[in-house]
Amino acid sequence: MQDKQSIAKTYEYAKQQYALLGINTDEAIEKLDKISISLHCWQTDDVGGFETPDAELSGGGIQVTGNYPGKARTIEQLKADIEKVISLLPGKQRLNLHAIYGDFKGEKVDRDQIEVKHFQSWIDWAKKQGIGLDFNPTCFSHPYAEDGFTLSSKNEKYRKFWVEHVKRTRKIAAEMGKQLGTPAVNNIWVPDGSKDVPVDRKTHRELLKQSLDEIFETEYPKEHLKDAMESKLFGIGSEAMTVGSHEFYMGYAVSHNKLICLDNGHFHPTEQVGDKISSLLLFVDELLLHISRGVRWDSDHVAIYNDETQLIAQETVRAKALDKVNIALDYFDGSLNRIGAYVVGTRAIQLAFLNALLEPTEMIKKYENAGKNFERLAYLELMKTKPLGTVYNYYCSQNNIPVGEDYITEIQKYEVDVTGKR
Ligand code: RNT
Ligand code: ZN
Repeated sequence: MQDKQSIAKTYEYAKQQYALLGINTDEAIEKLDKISISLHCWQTDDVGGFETPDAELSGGGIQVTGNYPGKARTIEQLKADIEKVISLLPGKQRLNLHAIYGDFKGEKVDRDQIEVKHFQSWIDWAKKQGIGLDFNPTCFSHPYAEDGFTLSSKNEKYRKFWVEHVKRTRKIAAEMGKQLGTPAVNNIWVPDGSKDVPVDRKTHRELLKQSLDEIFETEYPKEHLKDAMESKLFGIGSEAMTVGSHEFYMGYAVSHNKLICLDNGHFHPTEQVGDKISSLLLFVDELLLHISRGVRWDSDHVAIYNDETQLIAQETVRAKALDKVNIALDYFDGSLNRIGAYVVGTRAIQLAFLNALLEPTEMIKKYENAGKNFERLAYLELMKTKPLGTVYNYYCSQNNIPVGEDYITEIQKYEVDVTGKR
């Protein structure tokens, strides 16, 4: 257990180190505190949801591996887990729900039948927690998605079914935003694609466009709802073509001013999501980030503090776009303590943003503008060994949140008392 006093003392030293570079650490902490990260509910239960008691993820080109004990099996367990996660994080986060996580009370409610009432208890809970909600249609784990196509299906019955589903998610999300006083981001991701080389990509893309046009016929106030759409390069079983490619959604979002969702597990391995931010924000008002970690075939390992997340945070801060970039997590790993997966991932992203906020960007920019590339490189390297962790620890300590290793003990305790008993 680290005591408050010694944390504050080491912070004073760190503060001086950054002050030498013209950086005010107190201000950086203040800015960090305003950043909300949307916690994806689906890490608690391996993307199962609550449509049936033992629902499991199927299809969609996504997969969870591992069966570490303790996954959430009921809404109550999920809520308790998220409350635990929130208690281990400084700042205010949000919760990101998928449509399959409704409070269906044992009733069979198909996706084209979901209503606000199935999410009212979530809204009430969020209000109590003082947090915002975000939302997602679930266009997988369903018989009508089994052939690999949903909103772009050539089967009109299926396509209409999914259009109705997504329309309803927008209505529900808008109500969440209205009741909670903070707009809900509703993110459309469909798995549609083909394992082997298709000859008719065009019709599927026309159908996806038509479906989106139908979905967006109803308008909702911006203060209640933000519509986002997420592309993907490929999924498991859709290796040859995904209908909703980056070009597709970029075109659609730019021409309709929708949010583009960038999932950093959804691009070529050397392509950087951080690099896309300053370009896309010239053409759309806002972005949504799905922060993840791609590892070989998988796009959904737990996010960590690595080059990718650092660049994403740096480019957001350098572009002065913190109010235009909605930050969400998206990964699912069943091989480790799931509460731990959230806290590791969220703290990593907070660290990445704190690191960006502590960068003497204006000073380095001067060197860059003068063609002094050695100085730019040297400063960027030097920043890597500045006492970032000390500033973060102080931020946790000030918020009475477990500092450093102490959060590990807390999670181990919760495992003994709660998740381990499930
Ligand atoms: C899948 C997308 C999508 C999902 C969630 C569960 O590749 O990243 O965002 O992970 O909808
Ligand atoms: Zn995603």
